[in-house]
Amino acid sequence: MPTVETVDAKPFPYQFDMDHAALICIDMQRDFLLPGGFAESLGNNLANVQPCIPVIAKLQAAFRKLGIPVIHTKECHKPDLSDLPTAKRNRGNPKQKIGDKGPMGRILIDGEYGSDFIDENAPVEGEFVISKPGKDAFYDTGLHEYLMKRNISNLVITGVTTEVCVQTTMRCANDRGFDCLLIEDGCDSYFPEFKEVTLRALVAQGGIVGWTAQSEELLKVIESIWKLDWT
Ligand code: TIU
Repeated sequence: MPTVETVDAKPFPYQFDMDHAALICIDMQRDFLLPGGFAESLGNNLANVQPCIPVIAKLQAAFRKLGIPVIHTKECHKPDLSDLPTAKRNRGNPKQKIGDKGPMGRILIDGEYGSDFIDENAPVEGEFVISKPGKDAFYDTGLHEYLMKRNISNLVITGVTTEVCVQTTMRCANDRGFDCLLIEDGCDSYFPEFKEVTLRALVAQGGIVGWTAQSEELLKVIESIWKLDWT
């Protein structure tokens, strides 16, 4: 059975190597997606980031059935704020700062209800969960070592927000030699125009950062090979 399949993608077809792939779900946290969290404190429109939730849930189910690793990141800080730069805490002069008490617990603090994953996209037992202090999922985390140890070279990327943590992580993965496929309907931004231009920028110049594709293109490929039904 072939392990490398072609996915219809931009700027040209993506070679999906199932034996060396992982799905990465970036920051699907209550603080970014639900009222009372960090994003709302920055004045963002939460409705713009919610469409990707069911898409990510479908991809997670598919990858789990295939036994391909599903990795979750959450942007959060230690309760004593020792990993929170003052500049980040003060940036934008938000109504509520990181570490302050909000309706879902202390904002973006590891272990608090608000910084945890939304139910729809939560990890299942055994999946790798990364707490990261920055936008880049490689910075100050064990992500690179985890991927190297498992011989993973293909990263399928989803999450929020497209032009912040998703784009930053994809660029940093690309610099480390990973072939990255960003799922177009599996990521969102508070600003639809930023999402649109980010998707275009990542694949410009012959795929300078990687590839993008609709989730159905990837699911179609997986489905055709494995004849699995994950609805
Ligand atoms: N504010 C915003 O668009 N994003 C973040 O602060 N973090 C992530 O993108 N996860």
